[in-house]
Amino acid sequence: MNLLPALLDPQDRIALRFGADQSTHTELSYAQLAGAAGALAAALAGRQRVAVHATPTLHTAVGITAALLAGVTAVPLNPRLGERELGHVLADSAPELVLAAPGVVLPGPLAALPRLDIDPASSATVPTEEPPASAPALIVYTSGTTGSPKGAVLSRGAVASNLDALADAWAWTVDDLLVHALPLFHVHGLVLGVIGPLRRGGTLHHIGALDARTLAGSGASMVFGVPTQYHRLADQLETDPDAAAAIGRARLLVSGSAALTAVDHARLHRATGLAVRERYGLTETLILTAARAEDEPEPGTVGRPLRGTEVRLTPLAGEQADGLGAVEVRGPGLFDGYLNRPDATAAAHTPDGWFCTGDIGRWTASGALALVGRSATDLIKSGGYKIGAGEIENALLEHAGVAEVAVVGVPDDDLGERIVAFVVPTGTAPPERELVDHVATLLAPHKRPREVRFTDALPRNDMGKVVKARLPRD
Ligand code: MCA
Ligand code: AMP
Repeated sequence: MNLLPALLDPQDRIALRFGADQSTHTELSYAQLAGAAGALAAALAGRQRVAVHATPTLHTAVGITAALLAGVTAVPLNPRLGERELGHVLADSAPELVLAAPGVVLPGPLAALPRLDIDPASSATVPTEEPPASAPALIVYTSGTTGSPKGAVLSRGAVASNLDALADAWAWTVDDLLVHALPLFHVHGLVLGVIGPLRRGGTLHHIGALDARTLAGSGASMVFGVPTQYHRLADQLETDPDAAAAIGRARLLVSGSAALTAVDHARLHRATGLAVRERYGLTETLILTAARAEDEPEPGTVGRPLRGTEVRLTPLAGEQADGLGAVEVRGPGLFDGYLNRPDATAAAHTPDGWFCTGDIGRWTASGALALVGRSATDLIKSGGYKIGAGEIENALLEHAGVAEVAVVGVPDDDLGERIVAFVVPTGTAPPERELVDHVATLLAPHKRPREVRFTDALPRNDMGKVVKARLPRD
């Protein structure tokens, strides 16, 4: 199996373009990308696993491409990880070296690793031997309800088959210009957003932020984004009909990572004339369902299962609720397991081998999946990032001013959910900013509580367990 066939006989077509401004953006043709990634792949030969300091830049795309060519497993790292998370991820994944853009100052534990600079201007031939489809391509870290993030091991075969199934759903071809502004250390921005267009031989333009004017000027045929980005885009388009008309010339606007509200669907449709397609997946499963290009999307649904993917709904224990069930899946896009965590891998599967997504859904009459909630209240989706409440609670409990804490996601028009921490202080309440900054030191900035509410006691049941459902969610 060849993961990136367009690099074997590279053409002068643009593969990668980064930057919002036409006068300063950087780009590489397929021939140039093959040269740069080929040179770095040669330097990586014989290695097992490398970390990639995954800034939203051309360098990251070249570094990941090189690792894929070399058959070395890449661990993309959020460049803003806090010290606790970074320490955990490096200890868990044990990369032999780190790939980074020249001149970038790396945080302590990363700086301690041997480093290879990514040089997009270098040139060498692409290695022709490829590892088998079963070889791991990426380890992507994702939060659970408790404990530290887990590394999902994704094989080359899973990535390739999932991208091909998406190409089938969206008629995604070499002619597509994909535009997005997603981070490059998650499945959405990296697998779909970088490896996706490269596998098709098409073009990626990463514009840094999903700004209406920049997007309008990009000539995008496809746009990927999280609901928070589309929500902010809708705000801009309501006062910018020219940009809205230009964006309306795209073939597909695709939203994922969290639910797009019916209100934002309608606003974007009104402004651009396009109906946004939603697709649904997880880091562990890649994409499972998608609204297809040829179908009229039903807002409130995430489309039908991708070709080759099986999705079943298992009735919820003790409930007779009209067709609702736990979403369980099987298929070629699934991960191999959590790195070093056979216990967690086993716990995430049913005895008959289906992966439990933790989402709750129902089928609509047309065969699309509608997601109605999640089984774990301790998972928060904010801005499209999955955040475990337990991880933030543990960080806050390390602050001397915090006696007890419960972290929840509160509905938010912009972020979907925003993180709120209910804190019982040990004595006089510490300043809110101090607690927020404390979390940001240990964890990534998107895990900071947006708000801290001090309280005398947390609601508890007879067993003494905190009942989060009784905390105010307004
Ligand atoms: C946050 N900030 C704060 C606080 N909280 N500052 C002070 N006090 C606080 N309490 C900071 C943030 O760190 C940020 O800092 C700034 O405030 C603005 O916050 P926010 O608006 O959230 O950040 P943003 O930079 O505007 O980002 C919004 C975003 C982002 C672009 C939508 O959330 C994002 O990139 N989301 C994408 C998530 C994603 O890719 N998920 C995929 C995983 P500063 O300004 O310094 O940055 S899911 C997946 O892969 C599956 C397979 C799937 O289905 O796709
Ligand atoms: P992550 O583990 O960060 O990859 O996030 C996966 C979770 O994101 C899923 O379990 C869903 O809860 C959520 N998700 C992804 N896409 C969608 C969507 N289109 N609509 C609603 N939720 C989504």
